[in-house]
Amino acid sequence: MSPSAASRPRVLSGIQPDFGLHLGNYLGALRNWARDQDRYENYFCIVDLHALTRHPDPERLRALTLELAAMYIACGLDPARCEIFVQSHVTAHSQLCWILETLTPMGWLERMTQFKARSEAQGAERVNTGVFTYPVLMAADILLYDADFVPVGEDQRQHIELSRDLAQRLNSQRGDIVRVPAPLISAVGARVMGLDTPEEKMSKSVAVDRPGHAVLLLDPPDVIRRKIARATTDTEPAVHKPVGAGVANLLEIYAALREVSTDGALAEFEGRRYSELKGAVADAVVDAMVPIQARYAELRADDDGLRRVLAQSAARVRLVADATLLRVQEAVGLR
Ligand code: AQP
Repeated sequence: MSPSAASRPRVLSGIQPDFGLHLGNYLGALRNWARDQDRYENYFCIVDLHALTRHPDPERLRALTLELAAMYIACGLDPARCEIFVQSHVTAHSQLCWILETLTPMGWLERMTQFKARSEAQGAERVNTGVFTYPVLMAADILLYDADFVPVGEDQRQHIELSRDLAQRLNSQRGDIVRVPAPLISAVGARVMGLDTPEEKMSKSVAVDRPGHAVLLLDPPDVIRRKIARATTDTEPAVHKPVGAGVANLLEIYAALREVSTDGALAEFEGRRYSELKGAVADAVVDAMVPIQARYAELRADDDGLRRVLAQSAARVRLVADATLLRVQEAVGLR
C-alpha cells in the first residue's frame, strides 16, 4: 500500500469462503469496497475461520479461499492499494477473540438474529458454538486493525454494533485501548432480496438448494437472464405504485448497478411491463458481470500469483494485528 494511504481513515471488511458469491455480496459489499479504495486505507480479509462453522470439506475450503481472493481482485480491489489476506494466516484474530469472549455476556450473543435463525434451523443441540461466538470473532477481526469503518450490507449492522459495544467495554475498563468502529452501509443495494422470495435477504447458503434464489457472480450471461426473467413479482402486468417486494427488489438492483436513485428507477419504469423491467435489470447485471468474469478467469490462470498476494499481505498485516494484540494483552494483564 502507498505510504499516503496511512493518513486516511481505515476500513476493514471480509467475506466467508463458504459458498459462491452472489449479487447481494457484490452490491452490499465488494463493489463499494472497490469504488472507495482511494478514500481509505484498506484491509480486506477472507474470513476462513468463520467459514469453519459450516464444517466444509477441507479441499473445498482451500479452493473457495483462493476463489474468493480472485473474486476480490476481479471485482476491482487492487492489491497495490488494499491489503487482501486470509484471516487464519494471522493468529492474532483467534487470540484476541478469546480475550473478547471473556468480556461478552451470553445475553448479547443470544440476541443476534443470525444466530437465532441458524439455531432455529438446525436445533439448539446441533448448532455449533462457533455460530454463537461468531460475532466476537468478527469484533476481533475489526478491532485488531483499529478500523474506523466497516463497509458491509445491512444484515451485518447488528454485528458491528456488538463490536462497538465490546470496544467501548474494553476501553471503559482498561483505558483507551482500541478504536471504536462504525458501520458503513450504502443507501442503495445494502439489502438485496432473494429473486424467488423477495421477503428474504439474498443468501449464499439458500442459493445452494434453490439456484433461482440468487444470481451468482460466476453465472454465465444466459443463466443470469433466465434467473431474472423468473424472479417473483406479483400478478400485476406492469410497474405501478405502490410496488410489491419483488418489483422493489428489481428496481433496487437496477438503481444500484446503473447508479441512479431508486426513485429515479421507479420513474423510468412506471407504467412499463414487468418483462421490460426484467430485461433492463438483466442487461445491467450482465454488463457488470462480464468484465468481472473475464478478469477472474485471467487471475485463476496464475494461482501461485494469488497465493503470493495473500502471503505478502499477511506478512504486513500481522505487524499491525500483533501490535494491537500486545496492547490488549498488556491492558488485561497477560503481558
Ligand atoms: N442480500 C444481501 N444484500 C446486500 N449485502 C449482502 N451481504 C450478504 N448478503 C447480502 C453482505 O455481503 C458480505 C458477505 O458477508 P458474509 O460472507 O459474512 O456472508 P453473509 O452475510 O452471511 O452472506 P450470505 O450470502 O447471506 O451467506 P449465508 O447464506 O452464509 O448467510 C457482508 O458485508 C454482507 O453484509
